[in-house]
Amino acid sequence: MKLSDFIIEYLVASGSTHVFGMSGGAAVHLFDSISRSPAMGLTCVAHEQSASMAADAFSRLSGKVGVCVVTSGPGATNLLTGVCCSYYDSVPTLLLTGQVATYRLRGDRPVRQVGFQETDVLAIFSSVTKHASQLKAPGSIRQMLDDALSVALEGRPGPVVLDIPDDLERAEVEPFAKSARTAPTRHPSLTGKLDALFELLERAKQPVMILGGGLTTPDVITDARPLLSKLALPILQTWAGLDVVPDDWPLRYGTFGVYASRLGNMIVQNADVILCLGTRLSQNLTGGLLDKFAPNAHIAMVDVDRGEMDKFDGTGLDISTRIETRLDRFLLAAEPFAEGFNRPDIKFWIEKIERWQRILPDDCPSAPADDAGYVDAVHFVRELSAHLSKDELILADTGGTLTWTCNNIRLQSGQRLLSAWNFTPMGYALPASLGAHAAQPNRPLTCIIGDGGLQLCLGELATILRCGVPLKIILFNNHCHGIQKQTLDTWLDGNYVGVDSASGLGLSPFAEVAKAMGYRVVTISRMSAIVAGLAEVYSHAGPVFCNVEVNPDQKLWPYLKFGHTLEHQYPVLEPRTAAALLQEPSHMLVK
Ligand SMILES: Cc1ncc(C[n+]2csc(CCOP(=O)(O)OP(=O)(O)O)c2C)c(N)n1
Ligand SMILES: [Mg+2]
Repeated sequence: MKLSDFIIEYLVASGSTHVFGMSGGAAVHLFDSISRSPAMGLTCVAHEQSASMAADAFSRLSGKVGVCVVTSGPGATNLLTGVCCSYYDSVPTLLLTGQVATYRLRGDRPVRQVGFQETDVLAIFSSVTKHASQLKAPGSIRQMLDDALSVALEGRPGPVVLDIPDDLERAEVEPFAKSARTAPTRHPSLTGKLDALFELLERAKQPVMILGGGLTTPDVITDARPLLSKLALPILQTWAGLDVVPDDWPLRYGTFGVYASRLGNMIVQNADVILCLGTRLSQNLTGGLLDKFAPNAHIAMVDVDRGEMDKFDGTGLDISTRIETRLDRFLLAAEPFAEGFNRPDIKFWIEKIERWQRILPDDCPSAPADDAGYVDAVHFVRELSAHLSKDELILADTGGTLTWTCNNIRLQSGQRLLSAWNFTPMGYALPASLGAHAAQPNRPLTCIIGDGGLQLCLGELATILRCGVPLKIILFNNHCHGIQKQTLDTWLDGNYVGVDSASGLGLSPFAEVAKAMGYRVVTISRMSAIVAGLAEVYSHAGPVFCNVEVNPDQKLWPYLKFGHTLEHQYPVLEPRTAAALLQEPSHMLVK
């Protein structure tokens, strides 16, 4: 059979039944094979960057390896930003890049290119993939695919690249046959480590569990909840872990970090035992002063990557218990320990947290006048939560838009919230919606994106329509790069450069563009119109473009200014509130 047919049959047999991509001279045989495989779905994107982002979202939801197929040269290089999203968030993807024929490869010759569009894909991608290799002979294709998929999935998952010269795509190989299953790998016992961890949790007086994105992989997310309910300890979530438990989960107190709630930061700074599950404690969570992060806490972390725990050595932030394992293994091994868990008496701690909850301000801006011409984003997100279906997939982009969304959305049990958490490129959420829909076609989905972000992926508005994705696009249209304005206010006395029209930025008339493309468009520009506007958006079965005019000066408050500890966010608290917080006695486990 043709080698490209072999590849597609192999992928279907391994469960990757959808590819995202754009054709080109060096990929035509791969696309030919896709078109002749009834079991293989295809989304043709407007920009290859969207293919790698869509494959990333496909994988996040399905647990299968997300696959892209593109041509050589610019087709391959355009994948890069989406590949970074997968690399930094540990998402398994496979990038199949067409390459010039083997006899046109530059090899060791002292020239830049021989074949048309020849590009050194392996070198370009090697620093942001787990593995990058080029097919050298037709007979190696099965081994290469076996290796690529297992590397993508095993340990800490991530993207892999397979570069396939055009002449090999059309070479003849033995027909595809499923290979025998490989024996399961043995894992070292975790018992000793778990004894120590549960003993620490049982002694805790002011404990908290931090749930991160590692818990959201499809085979882990549902398994985590029984353990969390058995432990019944206070919970904080990172943005990436927001959908691990719903908003109404007992003792769940929301997010914490640099752009997050004051309550969460008070909890983490006063905790005596912290259990980190699926979070590497990024700088957005700890702030810059590592030695002042959770200063009195014994911190336990479970992570498959030892480096993520060891990286704090010498910084003043001590991970005192390090459990190096994948979370699926941890959850399984922790089950018997959770059964026999003697939950510490933490009534005093809970009461203290709930007092803080009453004392601390909500930081919700006051609503703008109804004729201001715009709405307030925080009010809007809170109202939006009430309109989403119980199994809604929510794709959020970046900037202020992401901050307002994560800090104010109220998620229900069956809902998922996805973003490219660690790489956070503008223009992820719309292409990711294509991947989310391909992974779970029957689920309702909403994309929340800023005007800056949408400008980068505008072409995919056409793909959404062409693919019939019933996407509700919520555009936070503040006519600027809002988050950058705030950064420039903080660091450069508001010397705006390239952040809005006045400072050099060109932004499209998005509502008009969407209308011209054939979208049903709903514009919301008054506080009093939010409820009816959203009702209209969600009453329509097909795609809807909702242009929300957002306050161009909306702030991302509260947030942590450089050089402060987490509990001292800006704007500073009123003296009376600050004094009330200081009166709280502490009952900590001595470190
Ligand atoms: C590709 C890319 N370029 C630049 C940035 C830096 N950046 C982060 S958010 C942002 C502005 C986002 O504007 P918009 O999407 O309108 O969101 P807003 O803050 O206005 O809600 C910029 C320039 C980035 N994250 N990604
Ligand atoms: Mg904006």
